[in-house]
Amino acid sequence: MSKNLGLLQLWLLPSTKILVGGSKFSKAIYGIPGWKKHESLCLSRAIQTAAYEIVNGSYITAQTKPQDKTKDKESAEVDTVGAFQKLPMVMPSVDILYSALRKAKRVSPTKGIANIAKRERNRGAKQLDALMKELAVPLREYLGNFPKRKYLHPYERSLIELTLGDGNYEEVLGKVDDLRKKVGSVGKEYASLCAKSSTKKEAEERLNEGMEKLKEIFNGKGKAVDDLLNIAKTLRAMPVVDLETPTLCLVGAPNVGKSSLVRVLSTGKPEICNYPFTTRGILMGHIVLDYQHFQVTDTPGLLKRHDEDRNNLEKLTLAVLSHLPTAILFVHDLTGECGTSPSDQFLIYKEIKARFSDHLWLDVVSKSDMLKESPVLFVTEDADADHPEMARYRKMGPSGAIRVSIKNEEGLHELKDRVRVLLDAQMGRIGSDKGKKDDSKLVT
Ligand SMILES: Nc1nc2c(ncn2[C@@H]2O[C@H](COP(=O)(O)OP(=O)(O)OP(=O)(O)O)[C@@H](O)[C@H]2O)c(=O)[nH]1
Ligand SMILES: [Mg+2]
Repeated sequence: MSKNLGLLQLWLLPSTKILVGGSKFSKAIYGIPGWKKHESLCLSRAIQTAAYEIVNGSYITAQTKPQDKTKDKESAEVDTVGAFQKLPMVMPSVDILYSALRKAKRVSPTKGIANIAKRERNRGAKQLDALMKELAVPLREYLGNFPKRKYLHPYERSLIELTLGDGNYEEVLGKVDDLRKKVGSVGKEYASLCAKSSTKKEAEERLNEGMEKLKEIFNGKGKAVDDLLNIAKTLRAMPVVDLETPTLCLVGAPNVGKSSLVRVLSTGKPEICNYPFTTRGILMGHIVLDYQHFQVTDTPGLLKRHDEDRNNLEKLTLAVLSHLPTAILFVHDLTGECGTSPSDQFLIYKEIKARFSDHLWLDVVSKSDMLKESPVLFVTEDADADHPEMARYRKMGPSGAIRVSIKNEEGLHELKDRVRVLLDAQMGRIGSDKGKKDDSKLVT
């Protein structure tokens, strides 16, 4: 089977404090049950994470539905992605302020006013009006071009919540709008005071006061604009998914070998380490097989626990499975080395399989070079109490699973062949879903 270059996009959960509640996030990581033995590794990982930055921007331009500003339904049905790539470039607040001040100071009074006091009143009012507009207009444009959450694809909605923190997006936009309104009202107030001055000196004083007041407001509340700039940067850097390209999603417990398999299946180079949660974001790889383009996503590992206890990394994985049309490659590690017992992996597997039963599916037992004859038994596991399916799983994995090893290359050819068949089937599904949508558009 031919395998060509796969470009890789990586989006990592940003560490920026304003974007992610740092303390909550580390609590989620440290709150992993049964992982005391990895504490030092988790710690070094957490420290490393703090220095992480988003790498690689997205490069596929997906088709985005034009924003219909008149539409105001509570929950819009959006079936395209790519809105983040259309976000406006936000200027740092200090640049907006100094550019506005420069432009306003260049405004001259209306020609032909002979009276000095009148001329100064006219100049002051015009300069304050110009400063107000130069400050408010960019803010209004930003606000108009950051889409409301309800007009986004559900996947992009989840990304906003999981990366920026719930409500943060709207909060920052709200603060920018408050700043815009404040600049507008204060600018108008001082322009009017200036226009009513009775002497040249008074007009000059009103002008200076107005300028100082606007500067003070913008310096005080301009952080909202800088927060918006960071939000735009973070969102634009997220990997773009093409919904019409078949996608393989690697899922499994942490540290089971998902990223190692992504490296084998695409030429992408995700980070691989012998500790859990090495992968800290959705990573989008690309493969071309016989001129056919496919996507591969690596995801953070899932633990056996309830949704309300899951950290944002796990929630990202679930968001991908919930909102994107992917085929699943589920990775099982029965060596006892990954940190999650085979019994727990069995329960995670059963949960995900039941939850995403309509997804095309392939099971892989990883690290076959390390598998011993008898199944590994964790202290927490009770072989005698095993359900027959669980006992079989601990020995062989789910029925039909392919055994693979990155070390001795066992099963890799078969895996690639089966992935190809799976992605072809996924392609068929995408085609028929598209056909159904087109038909329903004709009928309505
Ligand atoms: N012996 C052996 N080790 C492997 C194999 N595949 C992966 N590993 C090792 O398993 C560890 C975890 O591999 P990763 O690919 O980072 O696992 P992951 O599932 O992506 O981990 P997270 O991103 O933390 O969820 C690394 O030390 C790998 O070198 C294999 O086939 N054989
Ligand atoms: Mg990984």
